[in-house]
Amino acid sequence: MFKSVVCELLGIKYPLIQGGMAWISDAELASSVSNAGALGVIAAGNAPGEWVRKEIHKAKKLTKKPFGLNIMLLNSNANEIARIAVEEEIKIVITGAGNPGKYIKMWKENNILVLPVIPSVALAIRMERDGVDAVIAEGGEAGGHVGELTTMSLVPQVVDAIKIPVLAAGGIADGRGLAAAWMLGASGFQMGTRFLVAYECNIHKNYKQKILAARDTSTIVTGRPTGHPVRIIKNRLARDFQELEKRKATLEEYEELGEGTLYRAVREGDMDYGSIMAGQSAGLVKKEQSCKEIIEEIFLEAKKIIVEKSKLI
Ligand code: TUI
Repeated sequence: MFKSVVCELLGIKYPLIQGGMAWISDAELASSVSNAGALGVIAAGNAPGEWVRKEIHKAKKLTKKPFGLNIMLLNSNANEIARIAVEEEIKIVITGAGNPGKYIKMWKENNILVLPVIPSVALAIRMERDGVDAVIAEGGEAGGHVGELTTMSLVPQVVDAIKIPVLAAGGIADGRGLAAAWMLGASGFQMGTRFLVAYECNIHKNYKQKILAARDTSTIVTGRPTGHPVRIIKNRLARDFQELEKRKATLEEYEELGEGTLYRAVREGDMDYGSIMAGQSAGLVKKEQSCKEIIEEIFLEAKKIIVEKSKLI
């Protein structure tokens, strides 16, 4: 039912991309998702180039299916990672947290499919003009670095504005979200938060517990005054960020407080002063499963909903 142009474009069975989550989306998670028929993605985040190369090599051993590389454009060595994508013969690049315009020509000359995450119609139109293959319209329900618009408002407006395929992201964690995004006109989906509790996701057990225990109101957007708002699970770090906002702190103070905090949560399991990035959909995530179980379950659930509802017409 969900076969779409995105399946053909990316060479996958299910039109679903696993969110590229910094320090989280490694070769094991990406290859597990790809082996299950969706698109697994390695996230470069702020990691050194050598780590990115190693994960690409590992993923090539772990899967023969397509997988992608997510490049976080706020990274000070984004230029190096952009070149690594070419040198390592990556087939699909996903970008986040910025405008990838200056790299598109190089990637397209090397036959790389380019899918930028975009938070607005204006950037979607620009990206289409620059020759990308599809866009991922991400609403502010998502975890990590977020835009202002919601998925519900953003996706149909982007669908109306451009001709290339649109994938929906932000707030999707089960079949209902998938079906809703499909109805908004999306030809595919990106999902991050639900994969945090996959067996194959190598994050600290404390991080997984936080996701499983999350409720609807468990996340908050921090760092708005810096121009780079980030959605995280509420904790002491989030409260300290709020304090900075109240007293109109300098950018340096935000940087100092935020330095290394994602790594602290993901690898060290520090749930007080670690940055526990997660989307609002964390409240929907109730059990640990394999990537295969997650993917098959959400597509089956989405199909059932659409079939059931269409019987009412
Ligand atoms: O990139 C993400 N999510 C992320 S990146 C990340 S790592 C990080 N760590 C600390 C501080 C900041 C980031 C954690 N989560 N999602 C994709 C996304 N991209 N959401 C929104 C955007 C976006 C925003 C502005 C894309 C383009 C954009 O363009 C602005 C411009 O330059 O036109």
